[in-house]
Amino acid sequence: MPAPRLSAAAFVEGLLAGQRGVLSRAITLAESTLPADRALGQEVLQAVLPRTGRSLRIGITGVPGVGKSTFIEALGRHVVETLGKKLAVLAVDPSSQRGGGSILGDKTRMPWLSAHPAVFVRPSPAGGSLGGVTRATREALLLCEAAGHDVIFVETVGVGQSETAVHGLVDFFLLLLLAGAGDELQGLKRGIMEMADALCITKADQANELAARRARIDYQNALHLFPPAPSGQVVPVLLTSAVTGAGLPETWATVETYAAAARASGYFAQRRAEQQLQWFEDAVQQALAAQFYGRAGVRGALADVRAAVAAGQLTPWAAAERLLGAE
Ligand SMILES: Nc1nc2c(ncn2[C@@H]2O[C@H](COP(=O)(O)OP(=O)(O)OP(=O)(O)O)[C@@H](O)[C@H]2O)c(=O)[nH]1
Ligand SMILES: [Mg+2]
Repeated sequence: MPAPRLSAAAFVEGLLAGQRGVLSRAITLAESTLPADRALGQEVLQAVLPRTGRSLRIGITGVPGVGKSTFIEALGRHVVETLGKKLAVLAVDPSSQRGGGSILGDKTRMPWLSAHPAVFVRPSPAGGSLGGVTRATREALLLCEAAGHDVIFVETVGVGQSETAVHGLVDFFLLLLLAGAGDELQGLKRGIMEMADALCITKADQANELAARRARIDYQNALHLFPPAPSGQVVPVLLTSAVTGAGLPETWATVETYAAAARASGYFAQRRAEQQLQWFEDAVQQALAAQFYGRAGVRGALADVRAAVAAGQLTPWAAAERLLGAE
């Protein structure tokens, strides 16, 4: 039997008390496309908004299999065990058709984090559009903050647009790389390198260590050719191993040093403000589209107009104008 529906007040109380079950259900609400769920979700978010914004949000990207989840397990453990932080791990994977399978995948790659009471691990909502998944993850981030999580990792698989979306959600963006694999093999576009606040060459252990050191020099040289990062800070290239733990404390120290400098310079607040405005603009576009396609006149004429556009009988602009005039 499904759990009885919580009231907005019960959601808010449970969230602020840091109850994991309530946090989980609030995120499910944020992922829902049902109007009633959306309305309740918005009410809850608005109520907890003053308690959000205080975490350090860190995006982690890299090609499939580069070691993101294992890295998060190891770095997360350092952050929780050594520094006593309350961590949340979210994932953005719009291509994910795995449903329950991805839950299993993430939890088996992160056994220590998944079992720890101070850590909340949430896989990507399955099979949605990138816009839908991004919106749900933004809201999940705020809900985790309201529940007291002060460090949030967002894992995204670096194969398409999702890393741009995640870059727009986080304070620090970390790109994981493999030594020995060419940039083409890693699907690396220059734009992704330009978004990174730090690069980590992963799996720098065993037979891979020497290659990792060489790759570090190559990437440092490549970064010199880039324009300075908007943060004004140097983008370091780190060597890490999730297996031996090498480089993980240094990686965390890099994140904290960056955040302290960005706070002092005002860049941290500026980046957050820009992200909030982007969020607002996305919300306006989504609401306008929903309103437009929801109109009876548009619904009635849409099939014919689409057919005329596809057949080249009507320009897309004229078609849009015609429908915008429909009630
Ligand atoms: N030697 C070594 N192996 C590693 C390390 N980190 C991860 N691996 C292995 O690399 C494989 C992929 O690791 P994952 O953490 O699942 O990679 P991922 O990037 O999260 O993969 P997706 O979520 O599928 O995109 C696993 O077999 C890991 O055991 C490391 O630091 N050293
Ligand atoms: Mg993973």
